[in-house]
Amino acid sequence: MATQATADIGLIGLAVMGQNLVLNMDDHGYTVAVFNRTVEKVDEFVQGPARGTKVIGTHSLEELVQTLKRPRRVMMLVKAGKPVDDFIEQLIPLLEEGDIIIDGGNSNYNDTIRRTKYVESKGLLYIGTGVSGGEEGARHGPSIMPGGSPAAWPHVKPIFQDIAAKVDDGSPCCDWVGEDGAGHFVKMVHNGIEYGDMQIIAEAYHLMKEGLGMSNAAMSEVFGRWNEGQLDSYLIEITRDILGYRSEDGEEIIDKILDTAGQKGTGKWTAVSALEMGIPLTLIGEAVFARFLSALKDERVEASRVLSGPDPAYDGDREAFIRDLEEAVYAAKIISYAQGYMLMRAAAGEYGWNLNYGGIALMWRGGCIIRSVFLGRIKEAFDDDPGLSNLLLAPYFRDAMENAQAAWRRVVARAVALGIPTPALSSALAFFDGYRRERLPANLIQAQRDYFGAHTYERVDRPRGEFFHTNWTGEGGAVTAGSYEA
Ligand code: NBP
Repeated sequence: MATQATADIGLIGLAVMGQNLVLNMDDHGYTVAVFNRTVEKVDEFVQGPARGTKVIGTHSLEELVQTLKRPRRVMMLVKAGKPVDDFIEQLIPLLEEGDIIIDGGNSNYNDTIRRTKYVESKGLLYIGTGVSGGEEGARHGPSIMPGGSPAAWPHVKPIFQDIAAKVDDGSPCCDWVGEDGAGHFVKMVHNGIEYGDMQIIAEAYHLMKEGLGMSNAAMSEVFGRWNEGQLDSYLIEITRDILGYRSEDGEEIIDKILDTAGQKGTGKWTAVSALEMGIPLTLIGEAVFARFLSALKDERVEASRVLSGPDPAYDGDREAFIRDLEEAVYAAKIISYAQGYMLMRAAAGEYGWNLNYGGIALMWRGGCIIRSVFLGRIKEAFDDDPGLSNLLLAPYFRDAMENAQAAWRRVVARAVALGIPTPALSSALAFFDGYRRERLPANLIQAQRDYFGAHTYERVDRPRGEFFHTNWTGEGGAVTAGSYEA
């Protein structure tokens, strides 16, 4: 007897993310059919965590596809890379026109652009979606950032929006992001921003620990206070908890953890795409580099025996410094998000995506690692002015920078004097000081380029696009190098 097509969606990949998303979909009334490469895991799941649910276990892709209502929706939550391509190849002959393949893993957006075109060329529809929030989010409400074939969206919208996190007014943290790789691009920027937020927080911790010599308990208390104000966010909240955590035998675990940060690559991808698109995404770049520097543990241990710096102990007003630090963290965070939005705007131009910037802030407002009250402010800024060219120019953020900058400068100056590294806090300030300036010293750079390479320059008193060359030494000829943008 042929299998009855009763399932609303099929899900391939029963590791931590897949299992939790399936249970979340089941909670919301959807019938989910599941499959996994290692087929025994299907039975383990159906008889274990999914016992008592409507979940249908299948033991081949053919069986999975036969259980699905049309248009068939098949979502993969497998390791990014080749496994995704392999499953697409196996699914294509089993599906029919209008069926939808969905990749919910952390795929690179370039792969998603390629796969969307390929799957569409076979008469099917494709969605590449970012899913954020880890295991807990997947189970109880992740942030979901889908892009791909626009025609697929109406068919997955109810499921995705039902299982997504909701913000206070009930809005789901999931909306259509844009064509082909837009969803995975936005997820990548989300992860880059996550790197930046974590680095800013780590620098505040470093300043309090080394500069002020504070105990973990006292720092936990400060982060707890910050979490009740403008910095209210998941990452500040867990930092409070981490610093307050003691093991059963009273050990403060934070002090036992080796100071080398790992990474899976999405921060690096964000920085690389900024370099490729010519966007000064300095804060996330510094956050990625700071992890690389932290990983050079052996070299740092050696260098610490050879290279010296100032005494890091701060002898000023401690409470005032902590208040300044809160402002500095907030200001740097604003810069980081402004830069992230600059990158998304550039990508939208490059790839022809019609991105919904306020909607992206709403998708990040709940469910994901960077969720915060602050994202509500970004949403409001784009609601007020959908054409906003840069977040820093929105009245709320302009005023916030105005209020924070004196404190921010004191913190960076003090960190430099104490010899405590603050690459995110200080590079963000350098960006701010560059961005707000009508004139930068790039005239000298152009002169140098023209001097040694006849690269030509434009003049402030002539229209843009007219190029000039000076024979600086009296020895060169009038021949100029081809002008190029770099
Ligand atoms: P993993 O990334 O660990 O992937 C496990 C799944 O991939 C299993 O179903 C496994 O099948 C399958 N798989 C592997 Br590994 N190699 C395969 C191959 N060559 N061919 C076919 N299938 C293969 O699972 P996860 O941590 O649940 O993450 C799933 C996706 O979601 C990833 O892209 C991840 O980056 C992303 N993500 C994860 C998180 C998180 O917090 N973990 C958060 C957000 C996004 P098997 O059982 O037969 O080995």
